Amino acid sequence: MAYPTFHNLIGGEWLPAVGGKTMLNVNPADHSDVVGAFPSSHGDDVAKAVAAAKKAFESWRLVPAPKRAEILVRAGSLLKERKEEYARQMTREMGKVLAETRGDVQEAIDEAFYVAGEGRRLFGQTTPSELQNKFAMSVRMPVGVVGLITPWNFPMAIPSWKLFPAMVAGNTCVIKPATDTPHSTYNLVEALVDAGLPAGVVNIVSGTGPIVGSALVEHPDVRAISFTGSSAVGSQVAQRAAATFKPVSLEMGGKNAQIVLDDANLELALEGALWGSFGTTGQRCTATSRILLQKGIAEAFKTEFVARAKKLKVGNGLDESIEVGPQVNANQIETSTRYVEIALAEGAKLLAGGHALTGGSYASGTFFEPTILGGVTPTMRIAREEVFGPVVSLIEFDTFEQAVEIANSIDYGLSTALYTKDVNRAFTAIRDLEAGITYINAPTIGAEVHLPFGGVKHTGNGHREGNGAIDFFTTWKAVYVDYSDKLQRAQIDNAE
Ligand code: UN1
Repeated sequence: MAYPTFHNLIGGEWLPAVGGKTMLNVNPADHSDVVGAFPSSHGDDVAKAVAAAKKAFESWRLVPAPKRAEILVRAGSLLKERKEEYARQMTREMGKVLAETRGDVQEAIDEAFYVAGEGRRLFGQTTPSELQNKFAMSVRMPVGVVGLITPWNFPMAIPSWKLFPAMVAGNTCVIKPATDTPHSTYNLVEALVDAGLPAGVVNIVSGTGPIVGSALVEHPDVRAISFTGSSAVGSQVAQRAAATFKPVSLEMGGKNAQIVLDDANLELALEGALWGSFGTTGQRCTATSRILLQKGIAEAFKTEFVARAKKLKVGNGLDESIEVGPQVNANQIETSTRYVEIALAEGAKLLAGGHALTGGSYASGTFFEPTILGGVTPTMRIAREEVFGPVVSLIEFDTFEQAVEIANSIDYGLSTALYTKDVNRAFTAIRDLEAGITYINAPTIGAEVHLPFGGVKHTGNGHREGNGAIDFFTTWKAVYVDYSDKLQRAQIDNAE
């Protein structure tokens, strides 16, 4: 079958990888459908891209921020016009259903318009000086060339969370898209280029993490790294970036709990659990992977949840009647399969699914049944480790306090949800749940772009995307202007 070949974008030119190597991007719902060949780049490609970004930084940093932001207004409009086309292309390379890929493109549109406003809001502080006739303020400065490493599950939204704030703040970027889903990141950059982005401000180098990612992390001219991916890789990124003192923003795994109390609206909790667990085939860092059920409703919830999960239609996400798409690749299927085995060996009970779907319309894709494990206890591996697939565990508890303790008893801390009508418990949970995001009466997925996004413990290293991204992509300069016309020594001339 004929398929297109894509190149890297370096200094405004589309260039094949040094050495000409490519890798195939295939549709996870149908492996005979090849989306295209993308560059499998080399460290030299990264070096060229970083040099182009460094060159572009000289002029881009001097463009007034509101002008830089105008490009995002235009890019946002182009994304709106192209939403359907880009969503279809995303389903084809990533697998998630069309309603969700439309949502992914929409998230990039929201980010474009939100961050465009930041072009007029890069506020600093003005402050009194301790000395007379001296003026003090702080201004935000761009960091320089930034390296962005993005995952396959939100292949347009997450790149937009990084590229847009980085650009508006005056940085220039080299982005490495996910190996499984580069096309959507290319589409995002295409919208920026069509919106008038000057050459070299955004460069794409496609390739693998060990080669392209490592080269970016280690390059001396890359001043900061923003990474979204697994905690295992994030730890490597942080350790290697430390050698050149690069700030690193890490957004990593989750093992997100939905807690359902006896007084909850059960129907709402069921709908939330289905969407949170099986939306995006469980492949979100915010996905619900633990459902904590208070004893009084546990049985009723379980029966209904299992019945509804069994009815979910799994298949090719391009078919509008499908509710759950494929997993992105065979490795993910292996992980889901292995974790079901581990859970059963530790004493959990299989209540629904548990297997890869093969044969018939599933024969040439990577599909896994929506899977529910019952009788899970908080110490089992399935209750503590991230699967990143359509596999959810049910854990029962007696008291609200126990639920909070179980929710907090893991290494991750991204998203949490509590279903209750008790406002006192809701606010107690908001205070006590160790997570970057807490939802009340809504599922663990569905963050909006203008709030802080990120987590605690092994989920992150303290930075936030969303409204925290500008903080990461700028550095503060303190400015003192002395208009006294004499030497004034701080801490000395004004001392008692
Ligand atoms: C992710 O899975 O890495 O909150 C991001 C959500 C989406 C973003 C998920 N808006 O579920």
